[in-house]
Amino acid sequence: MKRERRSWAEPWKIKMVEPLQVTTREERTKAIEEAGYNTFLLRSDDVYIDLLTDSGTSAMSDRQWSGLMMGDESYAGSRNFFHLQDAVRDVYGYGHTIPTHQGRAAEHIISQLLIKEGDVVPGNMYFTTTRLHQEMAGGKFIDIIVDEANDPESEFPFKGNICLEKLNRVINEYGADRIPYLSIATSVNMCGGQPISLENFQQVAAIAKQHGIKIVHDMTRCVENAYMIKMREPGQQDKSIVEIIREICDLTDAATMSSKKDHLVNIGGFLAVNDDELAELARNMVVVFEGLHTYGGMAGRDMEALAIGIHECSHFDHIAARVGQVLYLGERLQEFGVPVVRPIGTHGVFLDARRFLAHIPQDQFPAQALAAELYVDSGVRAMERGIVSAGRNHETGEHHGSKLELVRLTIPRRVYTQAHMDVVAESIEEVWEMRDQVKGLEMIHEPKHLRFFQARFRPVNK
Ligand code: P61
Repeated sequence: MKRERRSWAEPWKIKMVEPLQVTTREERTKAIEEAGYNTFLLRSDDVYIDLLTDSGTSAMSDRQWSGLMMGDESYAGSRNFFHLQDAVRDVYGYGHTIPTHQGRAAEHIISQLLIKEGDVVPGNMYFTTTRLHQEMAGGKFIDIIVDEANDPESEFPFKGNICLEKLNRVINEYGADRIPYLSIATSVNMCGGQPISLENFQQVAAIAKQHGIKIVHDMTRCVENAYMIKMREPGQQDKSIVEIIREICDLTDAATMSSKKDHLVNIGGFLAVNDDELAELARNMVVVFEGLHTYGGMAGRDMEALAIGIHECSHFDHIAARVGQVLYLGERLQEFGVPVVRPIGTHGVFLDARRFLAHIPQDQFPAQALAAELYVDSGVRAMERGIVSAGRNHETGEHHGSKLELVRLTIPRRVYTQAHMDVVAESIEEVWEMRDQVKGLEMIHEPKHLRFFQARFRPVNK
């Protein structure tokens, strides 16, 4: 009999394994209490399947590990830096690469160089570290993403798109002089790993050019976005992933990169720019905060593994399997009727805590409570992406507020199997069945910056 549909599998096999610990429910109940109901404060030894983040958690290939052995640890002019610079030029096209220890260091440098007090920075939904660095440089972030991004049930295929009307409104209201750049992310993290279309990016770039406004691209998950463009956007099917990436990057002036995601390494990042003068300023600043401009915060060996990862991650088979695994988990959860952000994004499945725990008001942090409950059920670690993550407005001190109240199940690359995804799905189904018993939380410790990392909570009425 001829099968209509043939299964696919990951384009690799496993060479080395890391044993996992399974804890008891009692142990987990104690661990989450000690962690102040914040999954960031758990010890990883107490975690079974770790879906906190896809950042720095990927498995490197045998080729990348070999790259580590070829580290040139010279203080200046390491050959690995030139490999990195060449890889960035080949895949992304930017002329200058300034290495940093990770993404937020690149955000710091570009924000300090381009933003001045009183400026506004429009973008397609905030990211925590990106917005903070923009604010610390004296700017105000303005969200100009399409409305669909804030609706978990909307099936719009490009929820990372910029709303052109909102963009034009901001330019009219503030004037181009007060807009140092547009901050545009590919595969928008906070709304569910949602892609921006090439067409929308081109339209935005045309408007920016007309007003002389720069575009700074957060390309942390650009490969994933390029894959979505190839799969979903009419007319893009025949292009390679790298061709699509290059078309996107050619529309922009600079890019910040956290290589801990797409690039399949455990640490690293960079700032990439085309303009010679801006590159010179950035190279001068990186020596103050990170290290010499040919290593940033990285060891030579890390730059070599990164250069190899840049090529590996842009292969179609890799990216199709990576996003395919995320989709698999999302589809399983939908079979159980669990409310998730639709369409399923590229780096994780996002539970809609507003609908999941409809009896808990947002000021009792339903997504935080859901992530804690899931951990207690099975040792699966997820992350809150709602009102806690959104933080407070710097000027008014009020909660920023967040229309989205999500729990992110983030899938590390090349780390877990389909069986792990099944265990995760079944645990979430179990929590879904007993959702009425989950209680809200109150915050008992709130750090000033990026509070979600270190905040502590306790259950209400306890
Ligand atoms: C993550 F809870 N992301 O998703 P760095 N831009 C983008 C990112 O996703 C990103 C950075 C810049 C992380 C780690 C993390 O609120 C959080 O290399 C789109 O982490 O400095 C990082 O890159 C920053 C988790 C960061 C968070 C901030 O899990």
